[in-house]
This record gives sequence, C-alpha cells and structure tokens, in this order.
Amino acid sequence: MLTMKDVIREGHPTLGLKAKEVELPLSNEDKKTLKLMMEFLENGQNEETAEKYDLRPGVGLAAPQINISKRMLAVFTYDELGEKLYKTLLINPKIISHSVMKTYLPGGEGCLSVDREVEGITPRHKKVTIKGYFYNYKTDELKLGTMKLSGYVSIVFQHEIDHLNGILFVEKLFENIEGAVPVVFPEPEYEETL
Ligand code: UDB
Ligand code: ZN
Repeated sequence: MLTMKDVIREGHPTLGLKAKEVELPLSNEDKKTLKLMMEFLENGQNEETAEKYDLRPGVGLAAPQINISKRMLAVFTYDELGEKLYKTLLINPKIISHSVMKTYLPGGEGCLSVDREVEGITPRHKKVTIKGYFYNYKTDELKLGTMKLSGYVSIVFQHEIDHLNGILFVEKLFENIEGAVPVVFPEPEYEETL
C-alpha cells in the first residue's frame, strides 16, 4: 500500500515536470499504480486506517505526487452538497472547455505534497468539461468519456490536473480574485431534539 512516505514534497523536481501522456492500452504496471492511488485515498478517509498508517485524508492524488511522471490522477470525494460521490481514476485528462467565471475555496487550498500552511486563495474555473479515459479497476474497463463539473469537485480536478502540468497551488496565491465566487459548503442541518 501507499503511505505518506510515498508522497513526494514541495522541492522535489518531479513536481515541477510536465508529466508524460500514458500509453494505451494500459500496462499492468500503470493499472497497479492507479489501484494503489485510489486505495491510498480510501485508506486516508477511513478513520482506522488513517490513524494506523498516519495518512492525511486526501480527496485527490496525481501520479507525479508519488514520483510517477505520467498523466494519471485519482479523485475520491463528495460534492459540496454531499450528494454525489466522485470515485474517479482519470488518464490523459484534458479540459476541453471552461466557464469564464472563476471560483475558489474560501479557506484556501492545501496539498498532500505541501507540508506548510500557506495564506491566500487559488483561482479556478467555476465549471470545467474534462475529457479523458476513465478506468474502473474493479472491472478493469477503460472508457473514453467527458465529465462536466462545477464548484468544489471542479476545483479538486483542476488542482490534480495542475500537478500533471508541474504546477503547485502555492504558485497561484492571491489575496482576492476580482469577480470570483467562493465555493459554499452548506451547514449540515440537524433535526431538533425534543
Ligand atoms: C487534499 N483535502 O486532499 F474544502 F470536505 C486536501 C488535504 C491536502 C488537506 C488533505 C481537502 O482539501 N479536503 C477537503 C476540502 C474541503 C472540504 C472537504 C475536504 N488535497 C488533495 C491534493 O493535494 N491533491 O494533489 C488538496 C485539495 C485542495 C483543493 C483540491 C485538492
Ligand atoms: Zn496537490
């Protein structure tokens, strides 16, 4: 399994490289890597395994972060409404269109490859359409497809695609972004106890 020891940190040269396109059909090694990436995110979001192996609760991971300079990424998160689960392994992704409107995480972004606290917000497209190969490691199927994303989930995918292009969020920090709208996470609602 992958642990935080496998995640390279800010300053490592691989994080600054433009990752290479993945050759298709997928090699067995690339399939294994993709499965490990998704399991790393699952383990990090599972309280017991996260505690046992000292994992951060990652919502996304790009292959360059485990020192594999290939255009592959994993996302494992719910949207900001907690309605839709994105459990996605994407190969050779391309943003084929995006909104003019920008958005950002109001608390600023973090990164599994960045160990310090940074101040500032990172501009992202509010909406993106991403084309790429979607891999299901349980069924071993690879399908070309497109995905329309908005809000928080679109930020996660843009953050991961930036890693494929050798860009860290710390290189895109602003105090404010003219005209951009923050992602809103609604307050969880509780039943009134009688
Ligand atoms: C993360 N998680 O996984 F706004 F429910 C971050 C870490 C670095 C803090 C673990 C995260 O932002 N979780 C989160 C944020 C919310 C609401 C919520 C959970 N990453 C992944 C990463 O480093 N990939 O390379 C950083 C995120 C910052 C913006 C998108 C990805
Ligand atoms: Zn990151």
